[in-house]
Amino acid sequence: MPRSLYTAAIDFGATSGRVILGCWSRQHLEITEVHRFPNAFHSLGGHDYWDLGTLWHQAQTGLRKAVAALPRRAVLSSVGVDCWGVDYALVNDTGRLVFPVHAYRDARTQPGLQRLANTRAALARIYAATGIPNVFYNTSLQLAEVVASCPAIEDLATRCLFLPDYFNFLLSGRMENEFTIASTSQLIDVHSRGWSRAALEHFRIPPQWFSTPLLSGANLGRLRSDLSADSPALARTQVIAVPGHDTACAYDAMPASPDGNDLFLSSGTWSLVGFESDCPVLGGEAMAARISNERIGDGRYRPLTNVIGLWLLEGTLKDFASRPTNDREWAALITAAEKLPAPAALLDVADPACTNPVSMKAAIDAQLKRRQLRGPANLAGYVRLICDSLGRGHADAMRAFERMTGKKFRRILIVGGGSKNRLLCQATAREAGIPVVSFALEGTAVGNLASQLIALGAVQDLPTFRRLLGAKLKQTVYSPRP
Ligand code: LFR
Repeated sequence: MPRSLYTAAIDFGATSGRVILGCWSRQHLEITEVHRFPNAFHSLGGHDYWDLGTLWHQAQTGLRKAVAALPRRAVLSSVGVDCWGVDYALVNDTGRLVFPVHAYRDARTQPGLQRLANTRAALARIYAATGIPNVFYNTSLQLAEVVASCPAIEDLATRCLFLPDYFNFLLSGRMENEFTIASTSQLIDVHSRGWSRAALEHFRIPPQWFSTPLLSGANLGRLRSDLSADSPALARTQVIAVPGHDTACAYDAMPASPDGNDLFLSSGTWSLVGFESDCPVLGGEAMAARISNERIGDGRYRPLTNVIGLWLLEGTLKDFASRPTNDREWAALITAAEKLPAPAALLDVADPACTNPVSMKAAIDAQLKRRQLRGPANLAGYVRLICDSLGRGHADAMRAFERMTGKKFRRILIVGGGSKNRLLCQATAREAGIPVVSFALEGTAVGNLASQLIALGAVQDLPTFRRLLGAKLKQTVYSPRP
């Protein structure tokens, strides 16, 4: 094995993406962000779509920059892709897209969502079969809508590839379904590692669109020759099917204590609050608390609750011309928000009006008005209200897990963009009553790289990776009482 091993993570987020180069040397991972790009869905004729051509272009640019950042004569050993959950591409046998790629916030699933919500028996049956609650973005609802509104799709499409699967296909030429991303669909059987016949039948989705999911870390072979043609550094690059779901990657990167008493918070556009478990958390109370039994790359479970997250803040900022544009302005805004008195009341973070509003500020103001509360006076006020409300949302999710499992969490580990926001970390610690340990870490990309290093045989397993990572990481602890 060479002294330094270079691997690249392509990490697509709903509002931004990045390509990270990892250098594994002497049991230590050094990461360099070689490319960052914005991402957004666009509206066309009343529907929301991702721009896949642009994303693929950005991935290729990132790969080229990763190669340019390598030392002389070094090679890129492997590459892996992770992405937000649930969205997919319908393709034919040659991999051509046969349907435009919708973004999960598209309102087209609303009628299906309501229909299932109003059919109590079916709702409970689908939750018992898949362990995934009824949420507007589920792949199940999205595919059901396509099949119902465009019946010819059954003849046109031969495969359903989730977005990381589709990018893996573009990189390697192989069409596979990877397990973690498949588990976000509400179509995987919660008691096995295969597809749920009950769910596929209920939503009338053609089962032949899917192949047996690969556990994470599977090697898909070399990068396609047209991609490596001009670059000797890419000639032997392997494409690894890392956990395709970004949240699965972020959870893998948690330097968790082996005692199992840490609660995980991956904080970005969404806040994903959860833990790792050998068994799913099911039943009526779990369904009411919207516990989502998504899966770990090795087949186990990550029961989690999806809290609306920094989407609230990202949206609100768009309504203020005075929004921060650099680190210094961000720091000043957080300090100003911190100095304000605590808000009289917090937001209901489960308000469906905040899912995809034209103006987030207007949606927040409307909620407050409905509840006869006064809106904040300025941007700092909104920042304070949003961070405190998210902190409460995180704590509520933790308490629901504790009630249902009898567990008692000792710490909350936070990674992702929000781990750098001290107001959010502090509010979470205060509301949960336990310390929040923040690792200013690109958790998703690090989990992606970890899976590659394990697949290449450079690291024995995930517990070993976490131990080595934790020993080097800088951490900031937020105590529940500042
Ligand atoms: C986070 C995430 C969440 C998923 C949401 C929608 O980026 O992957 O885990 O629920 O996006 O796909």
